[in-house]
Amino acid sequence: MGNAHPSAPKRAMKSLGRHILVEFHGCSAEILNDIPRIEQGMLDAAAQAGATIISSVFHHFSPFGVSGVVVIQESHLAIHTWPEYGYAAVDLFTCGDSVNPWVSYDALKSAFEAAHGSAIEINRGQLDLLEKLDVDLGELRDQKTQQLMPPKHSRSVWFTDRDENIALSIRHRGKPLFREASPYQLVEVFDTFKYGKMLAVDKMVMCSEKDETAYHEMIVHVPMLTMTAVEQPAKKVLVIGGGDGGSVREILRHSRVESVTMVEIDEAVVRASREFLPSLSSALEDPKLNLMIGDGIEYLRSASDESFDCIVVDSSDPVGPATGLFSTSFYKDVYRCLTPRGVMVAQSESPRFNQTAFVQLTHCLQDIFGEANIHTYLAFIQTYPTGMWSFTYGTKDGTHPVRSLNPTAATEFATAHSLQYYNSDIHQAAFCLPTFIKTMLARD
Ligand code: SPD
Repeated sequence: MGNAHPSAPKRAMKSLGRHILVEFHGCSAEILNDIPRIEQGMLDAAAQAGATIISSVFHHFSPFGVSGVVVIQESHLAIHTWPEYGYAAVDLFTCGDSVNPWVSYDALKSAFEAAHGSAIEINRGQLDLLEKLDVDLGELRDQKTQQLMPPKHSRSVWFTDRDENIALSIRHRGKPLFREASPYQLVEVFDTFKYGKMLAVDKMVMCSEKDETAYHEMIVHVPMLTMTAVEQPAKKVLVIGGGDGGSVREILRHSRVESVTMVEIDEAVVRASREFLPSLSSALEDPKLNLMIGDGIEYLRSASDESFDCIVVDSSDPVGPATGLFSTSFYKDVYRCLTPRGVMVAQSESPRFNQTAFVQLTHCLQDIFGEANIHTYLAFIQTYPTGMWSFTYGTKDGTHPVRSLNPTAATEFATAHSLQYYNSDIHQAAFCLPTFIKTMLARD
């Protein structure tokens, strides 16, 4: 078998496509049996070659081996692995001249830690053997105007937020508008068809222009309007995370707020949001805001006792830099830093998609604040896996988020600010939990 690499990456177009049949030997057996690693390796290999990724499907065989394909705008990358032989058979097929499949070859060789790679390149559809047909384009003409119409849906590119068993996919226009591997995580912004611009970290949806109001209105107005109703309006507010600015925007609607401190660990999130999500991030310029780029856990550890009336934990999911925001030591500091009548709210994940994190966080907060002072509520966030999302409300003094509410004042507030999701009915109904969730949270 010949090894054409590194044969002329830029070549005169002699064929419709280039097909490279690859043999990788002496690979890491562990990697070749690891679906997420193989899939990520294949996706990275496609992206590094400049391909536009459409979709990917991977399958694990029992007991060993993985098969998968990455469909790209320019054709496909496919693989089958035999971990027990340290061997992978790969084919890289690209049409046109915009993508060099040898770049993918190099990327995969190193991703699989292959000791040896060889490949043969075949020209598919050799142009000197093909005759271009005189295709009748009549079918593509609009019947009335006779104008040539482009195909209605020519691309199908999806962002998928998933674990091994559940996924939520959102169609977008192709290449990310923003993509940066920060020291903490991969930060991306996509232009979606139905939800506007969408921010993602490490392939998890954080917010989209079209449905972020549900999340931000619920994480902020539930505690803030409860405090107003008991004549304890929050004056000093702390946001941990929340780098997109959505929570700060909602907090600043409350005129009695004197200052907001926001501690976001990743400046890339703030920068991406400032550039692409101005409807959220414009609040970050408000003079009442003290925006700090740093570790929220460290910040709270050294913050003074009883220094905030309201603490909003607008974290990302409990992986990477946000893991510590789901820990007992962090919430002990939250408790300590709340004023005696203060309220805290944390986003507490999806009861189904992240059941372990949801239950553990609720129990952790019950242990710190006392079971009677912790209340779970739900909101429907369309772009998060399962759509059902939870928040956890906690007080030191037992202020009840439903019994204390002044529904008339809440309605007036929601109307005056043209809120999109929050209203006084939703505030009250959000605390009614389905039986399966009550069962999930029940303690022995
Ligand atoms: N999977 C989404 C978890 C929610 C993360 N917080 C979103 C940040 C929006 N300000």
